[in-house]
Amino acid sequence: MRGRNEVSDSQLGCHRAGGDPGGGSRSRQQIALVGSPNVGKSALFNRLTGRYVTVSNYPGTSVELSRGTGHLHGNAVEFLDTPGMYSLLSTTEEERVARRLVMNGGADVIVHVVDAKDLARMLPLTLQLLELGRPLVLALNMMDEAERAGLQVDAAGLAARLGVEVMPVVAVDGRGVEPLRRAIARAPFTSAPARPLYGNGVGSAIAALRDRLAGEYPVDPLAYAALVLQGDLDAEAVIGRVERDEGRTALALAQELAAGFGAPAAYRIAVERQRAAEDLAAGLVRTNRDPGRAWGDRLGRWLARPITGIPALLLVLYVGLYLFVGRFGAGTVVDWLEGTLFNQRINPFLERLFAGIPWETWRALFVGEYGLLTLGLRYAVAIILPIVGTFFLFFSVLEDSGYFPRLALLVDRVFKRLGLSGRAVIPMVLGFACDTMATMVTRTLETRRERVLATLLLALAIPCSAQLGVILAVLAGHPLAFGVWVLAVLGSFLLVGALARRVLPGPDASFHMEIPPLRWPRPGNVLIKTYTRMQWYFLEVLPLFLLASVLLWAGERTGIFGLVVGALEPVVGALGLPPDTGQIFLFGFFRRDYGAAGLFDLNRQGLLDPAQLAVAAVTLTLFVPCIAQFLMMVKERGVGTALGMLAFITPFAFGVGMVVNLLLGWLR
Ligand SMILES: Nc1nc2c(ncn2[C@@H]2O[C@H](COP(=O)(O)OP(=O)(O)OP(=O)(O)O)[C@@H](O)[C@H]2O)c(=O)[nH]1
Ligand SMILES: [Mg+2]
Repeated sequence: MRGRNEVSDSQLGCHRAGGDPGGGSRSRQQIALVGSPNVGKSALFNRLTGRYVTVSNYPGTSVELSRGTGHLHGNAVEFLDTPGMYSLLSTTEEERVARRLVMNGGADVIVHVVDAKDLARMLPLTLQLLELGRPLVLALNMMDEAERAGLQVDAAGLAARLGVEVMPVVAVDGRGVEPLRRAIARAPFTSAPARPLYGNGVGSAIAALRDRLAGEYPVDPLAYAALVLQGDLDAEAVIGRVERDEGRTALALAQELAAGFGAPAAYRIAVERQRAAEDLAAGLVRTNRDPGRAWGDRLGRWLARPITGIPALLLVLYVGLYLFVGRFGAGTVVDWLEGTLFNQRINPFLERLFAGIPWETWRALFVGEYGLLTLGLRYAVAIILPIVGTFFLFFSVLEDSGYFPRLALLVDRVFKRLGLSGRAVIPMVLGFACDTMATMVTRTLETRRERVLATLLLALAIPCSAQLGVILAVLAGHPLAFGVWVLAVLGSFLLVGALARRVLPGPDASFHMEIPPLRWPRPGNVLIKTYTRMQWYFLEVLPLFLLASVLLWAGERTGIFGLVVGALEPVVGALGLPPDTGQIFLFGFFRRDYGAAGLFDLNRQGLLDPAQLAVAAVTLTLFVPCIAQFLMMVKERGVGTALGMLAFITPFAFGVGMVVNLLLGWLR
């Protein structure tokens, strides 16, 4: 998935540790694409580099830096796609990535990507970027939508006021990208960023502080002066370090100036910036006509309102998950791949091929009950791949339509009771695709408390696409068992969320999320996104599945496997399950979906009745995250927190399984 000689940091969670957000050693020019979330930075990056990083219609798609090579006047340069940020005074972890990059002077040219439909709201960040004194180009993106909305922007007029080039573009179809490329190449020579003018004493305070800063800064000290006045601790630390002995007097002056504002300085400066931005845009944006209430607006509101939104959600789940992923992916496609391809053709062929090996033990490594090829490869290719493939396709369509932010509004009230904000909907729904990726995306949440809560709930009660698809397929013919599974998993989610909210200290999160317009999913983007995700998933899954097969084979040959399954017998017995099911829990330790695929197999052999299916599905969904997810939990939350979560989840999952078993026993 990591294309050619470049590195992508976030496709679906493919992660590149220790990115170099600062200067680092570099031979090529670095061009940073920065801007608010969801304005099309990644779409533009893809155009400029010919690479693919994920593009989706909600804020917070990119959470890490991505690098790619592009050309300016025939010279190779490095483009950097950054996570969105509203301001240099960043709040969330992923926002700091872009800030660090530009503040450390890590960009030779900064391209500020803005949504042309919403210029006045975007320009305050342009003003902050002007303060850096670096070569800057303003990319007015989404010009197609602006035109459709009847907006006209005087790019030349804006360029004259800002002192930098302003280039209209449409990232998704490439219009204006070549002129933008030329403007970027010219920027180091032509860009003369204006010094923003702020009124009511703000501009003079920033200037006074800047004049006191005498040390060497990676960018114009004006930017540091403005940030430290707003109470930014990182900027304070840099000033303290760079100014050495003078640092203390500079910071004392900053405090004095900030106190002089009468109101919190961060607020005063933000207000003046907004005012300056509005002055800048004044007279440059014209509306030709009233676009009226578009159908998209109306539909968007219906999706977010409980009375219409809940039936719509159920419809989406029914059509997308049940019919498309469960019935078509996990049913029709799996049946064909397994039945026709593997059982009738590939497996008999492999058995013939390996029949020549005289040693049964070694033959079994490849083609036995736990054979690398007959089990590992079959699970990965014939069961998991079609399920995640159909799931990713369905999911990409939803992502590109802009449905998720509406879902966030819809469930915000419920999420509040779990100590989460509607913002956490994005990582939660991403969890249904892949919990590992979703755990990384919890970075977009504002407080540590919310990040911990979301990580826990992901590990406990959000089945990943493969697991979900298999479970849907297994439970498809048993509506009662399906109902029990939904109730038990949802109940655990709500119960643990509500309890954890009480146990974890800290204030509840507030919710503010921009709601992008509904858009028609672009088939090209949907397909390439599905393809890259499947490729990524498959490359991650196949080696693990093969390894699991080898371990199971070795375990079986040495008798250890039997011992462990035997040891699990009391637990499995307490769940009311036959001893053979011990093996699916063992599978589940390797990967969520491996366990689910094991359940799929057992079910086909008719070994479980509906009540047992429900118990097994509930326990398997709740218990242990897969290895990759656990490693991501360690990375994002620390080893102590991750182990603590595991220590809670494992007994809890089996406990819930036992309760479900008891309840179903009484009902029988
Ligand atoms: N109509 C139209 N849509 C666009 C344009 N550029 C991007 N989009 C859409 O805008 C949405 C966001 O695009 P991304 O490239 O993911 O935006 P981003 O700025 O990288 O977003 P974050 O990573 O969340 O900060 C997607 O649905 C794109 O298809 C454009 O020029 N015109
Ligand atoms: Mg992006």
